[in-house]
Amino acid sequence: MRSALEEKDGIFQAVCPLDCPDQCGLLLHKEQGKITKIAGDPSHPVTKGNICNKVRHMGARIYDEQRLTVPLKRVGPKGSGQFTEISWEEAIDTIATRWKTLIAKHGPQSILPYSFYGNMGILSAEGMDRRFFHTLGATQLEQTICSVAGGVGYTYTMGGGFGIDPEETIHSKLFIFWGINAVSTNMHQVALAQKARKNGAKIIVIDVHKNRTGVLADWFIPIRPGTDSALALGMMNVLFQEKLVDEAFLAKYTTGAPLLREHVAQYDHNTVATITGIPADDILKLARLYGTTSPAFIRIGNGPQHHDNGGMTIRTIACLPALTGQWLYEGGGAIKGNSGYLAHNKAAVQRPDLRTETHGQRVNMNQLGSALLQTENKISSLFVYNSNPAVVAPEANKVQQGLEREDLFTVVHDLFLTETARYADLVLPATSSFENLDFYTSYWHHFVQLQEPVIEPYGQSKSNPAVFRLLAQAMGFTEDALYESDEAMIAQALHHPENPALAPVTLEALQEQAFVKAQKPRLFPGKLLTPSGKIELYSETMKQDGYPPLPTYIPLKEENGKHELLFIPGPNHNYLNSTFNNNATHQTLEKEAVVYLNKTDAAKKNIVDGEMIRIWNERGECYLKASVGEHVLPGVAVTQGLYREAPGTKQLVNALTPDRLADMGGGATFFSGRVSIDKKTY
Ligand SMILES: Nc1nc2c(c(=O)[nH]1)N[C@H]1C(S)=C(S)[C@@H](COP(=O)(O)OP(=O)(O)OC[C@H]3O[C@@H](n4cnc5c(=O)[nH]c(N)nc54)[C@H](O)[C@@H]3O)O[C@H]1N2
Ligand SMILES: Nc1nc2c(c(=O)[nH]1)N[C@H]1C(S)=C(S)[C@@H](COP(=O)(O)OP(=O)(O)OC[C@H]3O[C@@H](n4cnc5c(=O)[nH]c(N)nc54)[C@H](O)[C@@H]3O)O[C@H]1N2
Ligand code: SF4
Ligand SMILES: [Mo]
Repeated sequence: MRSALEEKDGIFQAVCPLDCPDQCGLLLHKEQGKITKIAGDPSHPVTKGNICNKVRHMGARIYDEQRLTVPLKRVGPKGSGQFTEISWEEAIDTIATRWKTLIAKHGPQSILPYSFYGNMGILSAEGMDRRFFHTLGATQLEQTICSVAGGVGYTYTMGGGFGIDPEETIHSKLFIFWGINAVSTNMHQVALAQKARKNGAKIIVIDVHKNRTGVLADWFIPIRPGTDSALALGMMNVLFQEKLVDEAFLAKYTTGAPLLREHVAQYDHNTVATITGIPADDILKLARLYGTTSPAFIRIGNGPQHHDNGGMTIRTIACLPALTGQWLYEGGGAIKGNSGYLAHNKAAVQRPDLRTETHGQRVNMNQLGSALLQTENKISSLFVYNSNPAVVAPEANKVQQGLEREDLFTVVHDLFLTETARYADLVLPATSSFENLDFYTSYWHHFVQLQEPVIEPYGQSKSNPAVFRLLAQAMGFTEDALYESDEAMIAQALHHPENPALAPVTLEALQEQAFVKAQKPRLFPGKLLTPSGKIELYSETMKQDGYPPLPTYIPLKEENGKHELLFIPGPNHNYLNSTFNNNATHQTLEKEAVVYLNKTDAAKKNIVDGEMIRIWNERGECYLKASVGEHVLPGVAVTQGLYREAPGTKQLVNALTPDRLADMGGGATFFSGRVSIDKKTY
């Protein structure tokens, strides 16, 4: 059979490569070797042919005339965007020569890779790159920017990235979308909820912003940022008090229920109302509804964990389903993330055994600015791929200052001349995911998909694994592992006896069937991966790690109290983090960047709807248009989207965000910063 690449025309199955839980099956329509249409694949068991608008328009990005086609060398000052074309040979040779000199002078820890999930393909995001940087002995990047705090918190309670199979939620009678803007960020979970709604299910949304998801709720509950654990504890108190708990489930499958019962008495609904801003009666109503509806499902989002107390908040919310034994019902329980089910053999793919250095230097990716500005253990070279830190990392002004360093040798591998790439000494053109072989594991549904190349590499662009093989050669590395093929690496990744759920997923199966599902029995009855094998309402491990062993409300850090607003700059509907922010089609879809303010806060500063305002704190400033109303509570300012930082605009929201770390896992605290607002003055 001819491969998709060899066929000039036809319709080919593909997978969405973006960092989105839905991981949709796609159909690429190809004419004369070019993708002419991107549609959903109706045969995908979960995503069923529906895809979001941004990906329906992704063809415009693949063939955007701004796409990089050749390697570039900087000829103007850093940040100016002045480059000249060079050959791949010269580019790779320049990097290797420079790195050899740096390693000889300062050691391999002077080189820092910076990457995230711009492409979710396992080989593209955490494959040959890891093997290469392990062999090199570079500083290790802690990949903490997204969901780590909540991931660690959830794991304390539940033992790992295990929730329910989202396909089950068709049976749910109550949905709580808790700190997730699912209409924009997990649309197929919303589709499932809408189906269940036809059978009488109710949808509750708990959020700091009445956004697209809040608007569709049967009941929208606005909450003060960073107070969700107090709400969850208040609900638990009502459940215990009013005997709405499942005593048999608690006794059999949890630890510490009697301690928790006593502990939550302090979170009576009046106290919780004062903390959260939610009326006491609503807290009672919510707890009773949750306590009397089965199956009840909580979709735990990323919002509440991008805070100082994010880990503890998710750990706390994750305790709720156990109280009413929801895990036993089809469609009951929760999903924070489901990556546990599809865990592949990371050691085989990444080969940490290739690392022999002893410096042990690590950099938390949330603190890139500080890392680039540190004088001890200086970073002399930065290699960026799958990420756009100039826009996505907090304390953006510090990051920019770091990127401006004349003595920093920066290489960026991307499809576009991103804001970060403008500071690079060398820019390398990357292929899109449809140009490569890779495999994809969702962190929401339970299917794995293979992507085979459908179109030829764009211009001279190369995939991530291809670039690292070239670099390995130029560095003179002789390890066989650095030259293995993509096929071989996929087979190694999928051979993972420690995760029997992955047994049906082999390279051959993926080549035969478009989607292969992991085989994991329901969580309960069963043994969790917590130390006790149970849901840990009381966690001895947390105690040993220096946290309260029972779920607890811990307020956000005070910061500078003189700034009156908590600033919540989340993602938007038509971009994927900063991806698409430079593509004209998506810019048109997303329109203008605004900041949502409560009318009382706006009135205090004489700010009217539609007016450009200045948002500022000690870290930086931003100019955005005010959207004044009641979409947010007083004391809260919300923006959506990581807009392109173009000359003449100042809408880089991360100029304002803190690079403090969350309570767990070194996570980001994008949403715990404070700002002041003013009328714009010229
Ligand atoms: N369209 C689109 N989809 C995306 C992305 C994108 O950029 N655009 N990004 C992808 C990525 S990488 C991720 S991690 C996910 C993130 O997607 P989500 O899990 O939806 O996370 P966020 O959008 O960061 O925040 C979710 C919600 O939390 C709210 N929130 C903030 N603080 C609090 C709080 O203290 N309490 C409560 N209850 N709510 C709070 C915000 O207002 C927001 O509505 O989406 C993925 N999907
Ligand atoms: N203010 C604020 N900041 C945030 C967030 C927020 O909610 N608010 N969310 C945070 C979260 S949850 C996340 S996950 C991060 C995401 O931050 P990033 O991971 O940096 O995500 P993107 O902005 O999508 O940038 C991905 C880049 O990878 C490139 N790319 C795509 N495919 C490939 C490939 O195959 N090879 C190479 N070399 N490059 C490729 C894309 O062109 C794009 O420039 O942002 C974080 N930043
Ligand atoms: S971004 Fe999400 S919803 Fe859109 S096509 Fe990709 S996986 Fe599906
Ligand atoms: Mo993320």
